Amino acid sequence: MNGDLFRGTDGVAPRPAWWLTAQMDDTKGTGEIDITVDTELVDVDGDGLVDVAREVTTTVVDVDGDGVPDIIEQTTTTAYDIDGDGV
Ligand SMILES: [Ca+2]
Ligand SMILES: [Ca+2]
Repeated sequence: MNGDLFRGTDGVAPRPAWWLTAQMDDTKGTGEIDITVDTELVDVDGDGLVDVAREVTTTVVDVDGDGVPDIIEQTTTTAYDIDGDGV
C-alpha cells in the first residue's frame, strides 16, 4: 500500500527513500553577479540646479552558473533638495 511508504518505526515524519525534485549539483559551473546602476537627475523648477536625484541599483545573481538568474534585487534611492541650496 502507498500509505505504508511514509510510515516509519522510529519517527513522526520519516524521510522517504526517494525525492520529488532533483538534487542540486553544486560542483559544476560558477556563479555570476551582474550589477547595474541607473542614475536620474531632475531639475523640477528649471533653475539649472538638480532638485531630485534617483539611483536605481539592479543586482542579478546566477548562483549555479546555468545562465538563468536565481536572485534579482532592485534598490531605489531618491534624494530631494528641498531648500534649493543645490545640496
Ligand atoms: Ca532646480
Ligand atoms: Ca541559475
